[in-house]
Amino acid sequence: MTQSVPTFCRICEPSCGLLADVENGAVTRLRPNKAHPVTKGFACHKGINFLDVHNDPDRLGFPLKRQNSRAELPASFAQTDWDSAIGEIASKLTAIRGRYGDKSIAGYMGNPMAFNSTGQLEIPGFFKGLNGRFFSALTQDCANKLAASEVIYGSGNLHPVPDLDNTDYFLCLGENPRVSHMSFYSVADPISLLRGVISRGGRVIYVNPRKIESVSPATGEWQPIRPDSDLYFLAALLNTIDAAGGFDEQVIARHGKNIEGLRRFIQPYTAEAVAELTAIPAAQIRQIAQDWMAAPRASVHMSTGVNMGRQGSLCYWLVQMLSFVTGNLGREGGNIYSRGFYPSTQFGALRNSEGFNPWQQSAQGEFREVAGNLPGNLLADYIHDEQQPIRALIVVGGNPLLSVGGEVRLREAFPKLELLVVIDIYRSATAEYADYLLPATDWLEREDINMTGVGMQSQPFVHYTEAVVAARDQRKPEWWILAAINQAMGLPSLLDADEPQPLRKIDGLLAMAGLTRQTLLEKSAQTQVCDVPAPELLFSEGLQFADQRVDCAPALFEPAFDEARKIFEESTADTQLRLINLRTPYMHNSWFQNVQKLKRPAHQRNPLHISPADAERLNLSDEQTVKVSNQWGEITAEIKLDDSLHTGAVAMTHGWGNQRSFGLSVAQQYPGVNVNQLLPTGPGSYEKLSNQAFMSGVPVQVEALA
Ligand SMILES: Nc1nc2c(c(=O)[nH]1)N[C@H]1C(S)=C(S)[C@@H](COP(=O)(O)OP(=O)(O)OC[C@H]3O[C@@H](n4cnc5c(=O)[nH]c(N)nc54)[C@H](O)[C@@H]3O)O[C@H]1N2
Ligand SMILES: Nc1nc2c(c(=O)[nH]1)N[C@H]1C(S)=C(S)[C@@H](COP(=O)(O)OP(=O)(O)OC[C@H]3O[C@@H](n4cnc5c(=O)[nH]c(N)nc54)[C@H](O)[C@@H]3O)O[C@H]1N2
Ligand code: SF4
Ligand SMILES: [Mo]
Repeated sequence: MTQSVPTFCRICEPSCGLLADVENGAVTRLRPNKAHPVTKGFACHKGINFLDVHNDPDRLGFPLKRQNSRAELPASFAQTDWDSAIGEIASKLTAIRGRYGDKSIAGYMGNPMAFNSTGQLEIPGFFKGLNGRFFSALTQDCANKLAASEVIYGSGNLHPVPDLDNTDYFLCLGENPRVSHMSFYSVADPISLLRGVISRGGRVIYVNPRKIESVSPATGEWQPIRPDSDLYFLAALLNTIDAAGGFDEQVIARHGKNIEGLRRFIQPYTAEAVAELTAIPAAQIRQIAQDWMAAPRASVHMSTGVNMGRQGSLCYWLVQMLSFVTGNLGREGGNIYSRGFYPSTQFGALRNSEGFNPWQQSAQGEFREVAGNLPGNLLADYIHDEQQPIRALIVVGGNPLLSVGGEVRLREAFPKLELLVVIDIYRSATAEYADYLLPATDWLEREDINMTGVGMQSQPFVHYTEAVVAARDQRKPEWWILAAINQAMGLPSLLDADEPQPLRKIDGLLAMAGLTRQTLLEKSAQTQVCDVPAPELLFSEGLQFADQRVDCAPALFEPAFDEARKIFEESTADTQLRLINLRTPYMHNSWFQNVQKLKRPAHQRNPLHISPADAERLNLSDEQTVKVSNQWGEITAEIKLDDSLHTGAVAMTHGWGNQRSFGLSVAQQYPGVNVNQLLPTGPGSYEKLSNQAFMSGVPVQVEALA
């Protein structure tokens, strides 16, 4: 008999409600849950096709132990049992730690762990407990947003979202809602909201070097921009608005501080001054400023295309400022507060907001941790370090070899480790270097709630799911694996209890909303829809500074202000090609690469997209093989002429490059090229304020292959 089990997707932020058809203990079908009170039957093909990942014969089922040297690929793995694997890993970790100290142990946590509530809550704590080093996909993604919010609002967890249900004007920078379903704004079907803005007579503007799939008469217009120049565009917008008297002095006096610092920063950046650099004519910048001011209610949002430039934190700051100084923050139709089922902004509060100083000193100079994270771009450096190298690395649900900049340096670094443990659902590119490769459960095999969107949901809700089916073979949840290692090391462990409580923290958060897992199970689609707070609660409840004021020029930014001037002065309008990212519906970072259904002929490669004008200038033609290079590396790629690109920008999809992923049979047939070989790596390759990697707008040369 088929049973229809409600659950939700854990691939990206919206957490779409799904129904899983289960027959004889196996999932036979995944489909959108029309009865879900918030996602209302929306799900994309990745969520639905996850069944192919769940059933993939290439999935890991048993703990594996490497038989050959780490310098030798392919890895030769032999099956082992959990007791042996855990025991051996624990004694190696203990020995390495004893010999070289705590900092010789490190962890890297990948993006899928953000969609795994027990993982998200337990994994960082494991490495903290060992006093080790910690890295995650955060510094490849959005670390700038946390670092900026922390000093603007006093909480790294306050990220005002655009009120698309009510806005008249929406400025969307470096984000592609149609393909990626937005980030830091959780909504299942953003396109229907964007359509709503237009059909109400409003406007949507996508500021982007590419005419993205989200652009259409029904969903919004394209404003081209030169990659990595958004800071100056935003500054000029604010400058123009201020000159026209568009700052709301009353709101600023009531809720702001340090406005002079903001004015000082934007002062040199007139529309004329930045036009050449941003490739946006001054008249057009003035027009956007005017439209913003004329709109009864305007909202703004930026995402990874801007995060990954050189100055993501400052860009996020100016995005907040645009909303705040024009009176659109904490107001219906502007950028609003989205309270989750628990008060997450309080959890991200600065411990000591007065004189907050995150800097630590080291032989290599000042550094900081952002939400506990070191820069992913230093992972290879820390392994190669002479003084205090990382000797043991545990990678949980991540694929740094393909997702972090500098593949070649990581390939050189991994063999130097004394221990590499990879916990994954697949034998990934990174896993080829593992001493121990441990099989994790997937999201149909584990219980969960949707944690990641908290504080960023268009409609706040909390959804609980039990495991839909039992874990296949010997797969284990990540929390269990780490707790077992802890226990075998003789350290406190969740497994010490007779009945381990991996969800105790979640239960605590649910209790704050008067909920329990049991009460959620009894609700329609196992979901509690939460109240949408009054927009102005952003100031009284969301803001975490004691004075409840928005900091318009955080002192921590001072050195970055100087740096911004320097970058501006050094920049010239040139014909330099700049490499940007290109997400497609057929990949999810590096991990839908083994799904045959998503490998139709048009999706079997990741070519270098280039505008016809640039191709002509360089005398290149469609499908030609070229060398793409810069100071960081060199790749061979195929050209794809693409008139959606603004001249000067070239684009390539990341997550490819599976030539040496020997455990992924489909991905091996269509390996593609790892574009991250061209990304900066090492000191100076990330934003100092936030550890955010510089990954978009990276200069490259393209030339015909001899
Ligand atoms: N050039 C370029 N590089 C980028 C980006 C870009 O736009 N351009 N984007 C960056 C961004 S935003 C991100 S978030 C990072 C992602 O960086 P990572 O998180 O390091 O990489 P993913 O490709 O998401 O790899 C996820 C790994 O987790 C495994 N996995 C999937 N589900 C589970 C699970 O339930 N449990 C376990 N244990 N493993 C699981 C997958 O098999 C895969 O090996 O990449 C970054 N890299
Ligand atoms: N199908 C699919 N969906 C995904 C993912 C995936 O890999 N595939 N990844 C998920 C993850 S981990 C994340 S973090 C989110 C990310 O979600 P988004 O941030 O929406 O990611 P992208 O679709 O890469 O959009 C980034 C946009 O920035 C533009 N851009 C590049 N450089 C610049 C610049 O300098 N300035 C401006 N203004 N724009 C620029 C690019 O052209 C691109 O359209 O997506 C999630 N959803
Ligand atoms: S939009 Fe994201 S959460 Fe929703 S079904 Fe697609 S991948 Fe899953
Ligand atoms: Mo991401």
